Amino acid sequence: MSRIFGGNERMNLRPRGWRPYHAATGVLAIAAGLGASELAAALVPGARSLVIGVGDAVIDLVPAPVERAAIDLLGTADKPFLLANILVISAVVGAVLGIVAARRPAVALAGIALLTVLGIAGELTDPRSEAGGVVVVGLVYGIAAAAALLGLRAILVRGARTSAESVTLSRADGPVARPAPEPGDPTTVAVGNRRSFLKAAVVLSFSAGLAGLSGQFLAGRQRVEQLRSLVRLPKAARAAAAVPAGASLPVDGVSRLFTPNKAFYRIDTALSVPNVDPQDWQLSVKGMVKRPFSLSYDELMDMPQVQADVTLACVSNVVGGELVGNARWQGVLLRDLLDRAGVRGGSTQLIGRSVDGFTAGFPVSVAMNRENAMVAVGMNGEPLPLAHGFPARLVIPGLYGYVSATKWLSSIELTTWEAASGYWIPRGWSREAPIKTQSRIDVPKRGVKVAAGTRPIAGVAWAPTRGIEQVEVRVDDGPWEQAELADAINDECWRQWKHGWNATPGNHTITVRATDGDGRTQTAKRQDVLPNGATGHHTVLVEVQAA
Ligand SMILES: Nc1nc2c(c(=O)[nH]1)N[C@H]1C(S)=C(S)[C@@H](COP(=O)(O)O)O[C@H]1N2
Ligand SMILES: [Mo]
Repeated sequence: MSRIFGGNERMNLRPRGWRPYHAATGVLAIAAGLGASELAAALVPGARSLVIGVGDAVIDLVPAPVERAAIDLLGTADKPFLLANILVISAVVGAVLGIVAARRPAVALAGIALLTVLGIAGELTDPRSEAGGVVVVGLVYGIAAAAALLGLRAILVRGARTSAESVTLSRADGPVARPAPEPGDPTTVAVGNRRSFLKAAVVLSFSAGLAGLSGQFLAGRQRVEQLRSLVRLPKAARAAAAVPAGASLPVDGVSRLFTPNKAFYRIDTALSVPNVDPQDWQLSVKGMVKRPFSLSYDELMDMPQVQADVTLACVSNVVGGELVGNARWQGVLLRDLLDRAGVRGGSTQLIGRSVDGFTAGFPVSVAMNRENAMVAVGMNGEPLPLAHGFPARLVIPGLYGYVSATKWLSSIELTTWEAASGYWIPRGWSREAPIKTQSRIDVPKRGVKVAAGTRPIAGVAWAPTRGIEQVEVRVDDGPWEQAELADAINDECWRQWKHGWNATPGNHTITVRATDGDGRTQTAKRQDVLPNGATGHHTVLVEVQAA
């Protein structure tokens, strides 16, 4: 017996420092409560972060001279300092509660309840919070903290029991150096259970941290969404030209002339859409310029704005694909910003950089001369949606997005082609990438069954900034027939087209091709999207059934 239990016995009987374990239990319990409550605060309407709420309450309670002294001493670091203090104090209180919980769990739970009540009370002093939400968040805090405390404590107590049992057993077999703890004494920790405890502690801190960070992230998102909802786009100094009534064809299923923001394709390298607070945001114009400068969001909004209807396309759009959309953009002409900065001779490339590090570069000549090249703040009458670059992005008619349309724009840098290249260039994509002429069949959809008779074929064609001059349709191996074009909005937008088709029973292949404003017709030659955009004709296979 002593052989079997020998090892354990020595370890169990050496007075293990149990206190740190119980203290850790309390700290982790408070962390669990805070993590869970931060997440709840972001999800529950009318609720706010307990930490922030308590911090605000403290600021309110602190006598004015003390507050002023703190601001003098700490400057803008006063708030982080206060928050750090709240966290440190929480940790200390947690440690004490954990130690108390070892022998008197009820007292510790009462302590957590008290903290919960204090948190709720602090939060309620804030006129921005609503009682219901605050109580829910408080309860989430209290319950998570209590559950974590009891759960971790149970592991420790189980440890104490095992160690006491093994001590009893080994004592029967030989001399014992020290008095064994009472069975179930919650103040000792056995080796095996120390491992389970550490495992649980790691899992718990990870979850609490994740919940807390997600809560913070979501709260940041909500804050930016809210600030965005408060933005009023200024009246444009130059409004978009009226859209001709004949620009929209009455054909079911054809792409809408203006792609609604919610349906607009989204392409970027951002794992999660950046939350850019327009109040902290700055746009700098720098590099090879005579007068570099920065603008706040308000300053940008105060500059004369224009509206323009422009079709944006992704280089990764396959023939017939959906990575293209048309919107009414509003913003400040790039030329106005560049004139103010004074572009120095020799600068050949403009690089737009995003807050997330993405970059895209295009010729300075395009930046200066292309009509409607702009820093956009509005999309289809709204402030840019977060996913589309709020608070500001570049929109350059006629260039694929990856070389031009930087979202969450933070700087415009004048440089040369030799000195810098945009994000996608070292990854095999062309340095310069004008949008290729493309046409797409929207109606009928691929693979659908169509009843024989006169059926519409319709879709969109685009060639920014050359415009669409002609669209032709071919059924099977028949002749190219001229489609009817809707009125053009301008040369930077896509254009709807339609064609009446006498559909006869059987399988048919419909093909489309467009000719741009320079008189060049789309090539039938298929080319992959890499390195500068797909070519080839869009075809749709349709099954026509006898009517
Ligand atoms: N910051 C940032 N901007 C970006 C990108 C990106 O990955 N990050 N992708 C570009 C590409 S490839 C395209 S096609 C357009 C797409 O814009 P949208 O998502 O508003 O349609 O954004 C461009 N701007
Ligand atoms: Mo793209």
